[in-house]
Amino acid sequence: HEADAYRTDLMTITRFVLNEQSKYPESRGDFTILLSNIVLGCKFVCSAVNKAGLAKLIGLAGDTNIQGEEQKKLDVLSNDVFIKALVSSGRTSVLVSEEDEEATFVESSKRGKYCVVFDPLDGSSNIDCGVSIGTIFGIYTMEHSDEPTTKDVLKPGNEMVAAGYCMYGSSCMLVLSTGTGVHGFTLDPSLGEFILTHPDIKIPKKGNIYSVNEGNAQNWDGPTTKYVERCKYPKDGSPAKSLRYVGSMVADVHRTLLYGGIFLYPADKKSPNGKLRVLYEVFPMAFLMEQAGGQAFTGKKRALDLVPKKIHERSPIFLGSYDDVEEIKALYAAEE
Ligand code: AHM
Ligand code: MG
Repeated sequence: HEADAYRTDLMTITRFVLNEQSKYPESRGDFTILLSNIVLGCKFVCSAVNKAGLAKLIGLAGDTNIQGEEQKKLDVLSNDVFIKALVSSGRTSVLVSEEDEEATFVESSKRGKYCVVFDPLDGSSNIDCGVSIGTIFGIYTMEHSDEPTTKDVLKPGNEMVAAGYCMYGSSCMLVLSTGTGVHGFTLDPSLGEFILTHPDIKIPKKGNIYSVNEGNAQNWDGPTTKYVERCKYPKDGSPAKSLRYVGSMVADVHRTLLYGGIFLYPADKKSPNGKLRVLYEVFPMAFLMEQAGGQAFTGKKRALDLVPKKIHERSPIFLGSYDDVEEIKALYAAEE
């Protein structure tokens, strides 16, 4: 009967996306094929991350990436897997990865209508100690099918058709939006399938957690300083917020999405554009936040309205619960 130990009707991510796509008569399954290749990449990285300590996969690959940071072996491996999976899907034309200085243009025989921007393994400082890390991705469609260029991805985030992340944490979770809400899938390792476990995620309207690298406080601007001060010493009699900071954007944003609150990587004197990259960190997370009923703000405007000029451009970012982001927006507005 109903209380069976086994659920027999499993909503896998593929089935979920097929259902969604069937609402569009023109859809020919291209998106489903693209997504299943992204899912394959995530499963590979998940298994590699889980084995990392044992397999001695951790360690330097003897290369530095374009931001001059040390590139760990797992980063390289994850990047290779995603690039190959995306190219072989036959559904992509332009790929932008955090790990590659230049965009990848897919050869004409394998081209398709999608462009994918991604950070194959984000949270590099947490790799060696086994703390949660993740993959972040955003998907655009090509406007015209002649020679692909970086113009195909240098578009505002609100033109993305889908975005998501996969978190390699205490369980492996893939969170996805195709513009119809945010849905969370958990990897069942025995099946090797992502199963819908968190349908239609909505972020609480207001939260009681803030998430920021406070070690940078001496270099912050006025509004950020004031905001964090208010989190600790609220003036309106409300309780102080708790501080949580993993240092992996995926983990910090995931917690913010489920529990509410705010995640910030502001500008500071040393990094006037903040640290996080517009195309494959800020945009996908901003897309998910808005889809979940939250907001994402750059300190100047709605994050999804940014138009990047370079593929590895950075931007300050404040995202999370609607009311909490509203507060930081008011502080920046008062500055002007
Ligand atoms: P990475 O691409 O080198 O992993 O850097 C991105 C990460 C994000 O996951 C995280 O939000 C941020 O860097 C943390 O930065 P910091 O260590 O400066 O607080
Ligand atoms: Mg990154």
